[in-house]
Amino acid sequence: MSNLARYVMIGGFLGAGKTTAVARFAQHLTDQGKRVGLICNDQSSGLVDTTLLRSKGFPVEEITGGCFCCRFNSLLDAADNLTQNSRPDIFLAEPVGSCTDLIATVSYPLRRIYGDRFRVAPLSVLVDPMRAARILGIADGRSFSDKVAYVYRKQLQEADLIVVNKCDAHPAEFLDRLIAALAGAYPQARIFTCSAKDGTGAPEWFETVLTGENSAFASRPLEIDYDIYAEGEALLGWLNCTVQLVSDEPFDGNQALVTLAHRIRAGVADAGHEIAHLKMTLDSRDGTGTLSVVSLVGTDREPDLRESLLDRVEGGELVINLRAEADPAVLESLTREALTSLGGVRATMEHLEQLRPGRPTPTHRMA
Ligand SMILES: Nc1nc2c(ncn2[C@@H]2O[C@H](COP(=O)(O)OP(=O)(O)O)[C@@H](O)[C@H]2O)c(=O)[nH]1
Ligand SMILES: [Mg+2]
Repeated sequence: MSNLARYVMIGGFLGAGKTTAVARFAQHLTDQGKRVGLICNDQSSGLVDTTLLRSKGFPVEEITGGCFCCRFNSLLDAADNLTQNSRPDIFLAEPVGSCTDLIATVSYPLRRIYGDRFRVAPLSVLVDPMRAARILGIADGRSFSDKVAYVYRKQLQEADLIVVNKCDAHPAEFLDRLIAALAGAYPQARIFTCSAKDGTGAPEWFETVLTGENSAFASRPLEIDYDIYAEGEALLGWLNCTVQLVSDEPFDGNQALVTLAHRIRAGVADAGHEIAHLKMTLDSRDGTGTLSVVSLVGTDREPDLRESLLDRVEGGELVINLRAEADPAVLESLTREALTSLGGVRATMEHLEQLRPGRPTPTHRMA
């Protein structure tokens, strides 16, 4: 029994820190001699998350073009591929940040149909403290419209474990108020606090994920209105693009990404929209495997240089993933505009995809 692979889902809204947490969790397990297999998921292809996790040396499969619940069989295929190549003891799966109803559409079907292959861990839902505080109405500032907030709240309602992430970046009194508000609104969940970035508090959460069973937790399949859910998701515009950068003079790749983040942010702010998550990687292809990675998780937040290239570069491949509550065509035009003025660096667009997520139609739904 105990040698069944454990299936762990780390959910949470766009920008909460899922990928950072998956990387830390994977390292934690690898250090203990366990084998891991990572599964990334997105509505479109060309994923910053996959690039970032592969650069850390972990086996990663990605499912693109829809969420786990709607591409359930692809989820099984991804697990099969990982099993063949690396025989994971533990699968760490990151669902799309705008997706919810995962207990009914993923955890239950895995338990009931494929219980001979997986032990399903309790569902964790990560939150960015500032984002959560604004949604819960205990902090001021720019937020999403009601239907997007509906999806956000549904994620918390089905959580077995709510993980207040980024504790390194907020004062304790603020976090205490947030935890009290979350405990009041979502009494079914056990609440953890951690920093996926520096590791504070993470082992306690990991331990519960690794020893708990989803079936032992109070969470139930959601009561959810799929019309509102679909409308909420479709209010979010998605843009993924790949751009070649070339310059005659070596330039600071890290700074170029930060500058670009400021430009795109200004464009989104001028149009009056809220960014959910902007993430970018620059791969200079210099053979060192180092990347520049910048993230921005709100229109009034600051760009975060998560990983930095060691040297100045003469060019490279830039990948941009932008999710915001905005028309994706608007996101495209302001991204193209931002790319035109990078000093002596010339940008050539190679691939661009922009969309609004379609209505979620789960493969299985078990209540
Ligand atoms: N300060 C701080 N930032 C974090 C932490 N975890 C993630 N972040 C940052 O939050 C942003 C979004 O992280 P990411 O893992 O991509 O979120 P995802 O969209 O949920 O996968 C990035 O800039 C991360 O560096 C944390 O524990 N502390
Ligand atoms: Mg992610």
